[in-house]
Amino acid sequence: AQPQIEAVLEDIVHKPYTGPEHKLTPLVNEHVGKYSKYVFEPVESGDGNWQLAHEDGDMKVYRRELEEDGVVVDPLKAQHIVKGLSAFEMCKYFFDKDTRLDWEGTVESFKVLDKLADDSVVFHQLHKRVWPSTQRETVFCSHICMLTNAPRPENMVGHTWMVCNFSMEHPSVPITSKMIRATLNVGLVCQTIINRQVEPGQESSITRDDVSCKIIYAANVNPGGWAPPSVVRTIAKREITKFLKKISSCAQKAVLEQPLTL
Ligand code: 16C
Repeated sequence: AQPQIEAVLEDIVHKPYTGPEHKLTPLVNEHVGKYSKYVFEPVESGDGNWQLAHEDGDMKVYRRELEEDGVVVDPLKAQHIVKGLSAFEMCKYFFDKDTRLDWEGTVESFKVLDKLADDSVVFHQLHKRVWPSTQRETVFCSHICMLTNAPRPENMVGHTWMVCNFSMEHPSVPITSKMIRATLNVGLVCQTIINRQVEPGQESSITRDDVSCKIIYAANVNPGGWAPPSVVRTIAKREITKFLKKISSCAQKAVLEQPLTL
C-alpha cells in the first residue's frame, strides 16, 4: 500500500491563513510542503519501526528510536481526540503566543524576533534547564495554514489546519557557549470530526457538542548536544504526553464561551 499512500500525500497543498507573502515565504513553503506530508505518513506503514510509547484514552504516542552522532533524536508522533472544539480553534490556540506559557511546560521564556505576517512569526525560546545539563534554546519560525487535499478521516467537516514550527538561524541570536542550541521540526495537524449526521447546507446548525478535534502531532527534536539517552527519552515521552493533555484542556476552556468557528 506504500506507493498509494505516497501518491495521496503528494497531492497535499498548503494555503496561507492570512498572507501576505514575506521574505521567508520560500523557506516556509519548503518546510510546510515536506512536513505536511510527513505528518500524514501512517505510523503503521513502511519500515519506519514506530513503537507505541504511551496510550491513554484517545491519546497515542509513538516513537522511533534514532541516534545521530551519539545524540538521541527519536522522531515522535502522536494522535489525540479533543471534544468540543474545531481544528481551526485548536491550531489557532497552539499558534497564539499570548497563551503559550499556559500550556508549554518546556519553556522558561520566549521572545518574538520577527513578525513576518499574521500567519508567520520567528521566536527565540529559552527552555527549562534539565539539571545537570546545559540549558537549551531554540530559534524557530511558526506558521499556521490550511491544507487542501489532505486525507480526510470519516465524519470530518470543514478544512484541515496545520501549524508548522521549524528551526532557523537568526542574526539577532548568535550561538554562544552559554547555551546549547536545540533544533526542531514540529507539525500540529487538526481536523474536525462531527458526531451526528448533518444535511448539506445545514452546517450552521453544528454546535460545540457535535464536534471533536482530531490531532496528529509530529516532532523531530535534536537536543543539540549529548545528554544521557535514557534521560532524553524519559523527558521526551513525559513532555509530549503532558503537552497534549495540557493544551487540550486549556484550549477547551479558552473556547468554551465562544461561538464555534469551523
Ligand atoms: O510543540 C511544542 N511546543 C512549541 C512551542 O513551544 C514548539 C516547541 C518545541 C519543543 C522543542 C524542545 C527543545 C528541547 C528542549 C529542552 C528540554 C527541556 C525540557 C524541560 C522539562 C521540564 O514547537 C510542544 C512541545 C512538546 C515537547 C516535545 C518533546 C520534546 C523533546 C525534548 C528532548 C529533551 C532533551 C533534554 C536534553 C537535556
